[in-house]
Amino acid sequence: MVHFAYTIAGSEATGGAGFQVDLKPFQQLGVDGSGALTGLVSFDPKNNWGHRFVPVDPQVIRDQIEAALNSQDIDTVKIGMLGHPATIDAVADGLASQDWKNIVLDPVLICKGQEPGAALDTDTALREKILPLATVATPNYFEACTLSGMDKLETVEDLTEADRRLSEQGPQCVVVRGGIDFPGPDAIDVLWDGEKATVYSEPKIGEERVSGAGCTLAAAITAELAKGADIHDAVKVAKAVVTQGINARISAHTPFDTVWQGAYQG
Ligand code: PXL
Repeated sequence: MVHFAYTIAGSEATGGAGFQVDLKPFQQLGVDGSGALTGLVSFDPKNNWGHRFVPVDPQVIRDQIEAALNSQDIDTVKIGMLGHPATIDAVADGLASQDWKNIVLDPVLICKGQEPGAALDTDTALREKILPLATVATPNYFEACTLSGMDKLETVEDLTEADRRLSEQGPQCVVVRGGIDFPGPDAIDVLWDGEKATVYSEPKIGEERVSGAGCTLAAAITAELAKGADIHDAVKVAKAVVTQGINARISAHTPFDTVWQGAYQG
């Protein structure tokens, strides 16, 4: 039986993040997939690759979700960039239209180029309307600080505390990704499963950010959960997909290299 996973995410036109990334770990891990587009990001090469962002009409988001959820039985979804309060309402309604086994939220907060006021509205709407519905959240360092109210994360205990604070806002499982911003030689992710913390650590590969790492981690967790994996095994596989993908990263004319999802060998 082929399992199916769904993504609700933005398009990133260079292919380094978002929807274009999400479907690749799905396929790589043997899961079929589809998704709804929430907005279109087209970096501007004439302006230091700044964000240009156009939200998709909320009714069109509702239509996409309706089409997909009626086309087959889907119980596992990943949520990426939402980008606008009206988008969040449409996605919250789509989520409420059926039961889910797994709602994996990558709580993408700001998109450069947005009005700070609009971004604040978006953060609040995400916190109030989507975070409580999520079963798993995968914030990066910045998102974990913002959503937990912590200034900085310097130890594994800090990562665990941020996990717990986010878990109190809805998702039973939280994976805070320390990434490049976390001090020290290792890229550390800490999973909180509602009862205990599990640490996933690999040596950092270089000191530069790699585009698509967060999307890849969340999408790979989603794919494994869609197949019925336990969250601990799902995070372990996802961490391997990201680590191998960063090792084999693809360079581009954009400021950051991108993860190569095709590198994963199991
Ligand atoms: O990596 C966060 C992210 C997610 N989704 C889209 C993006 C970005 C970052 O640029 O453009 C569509």
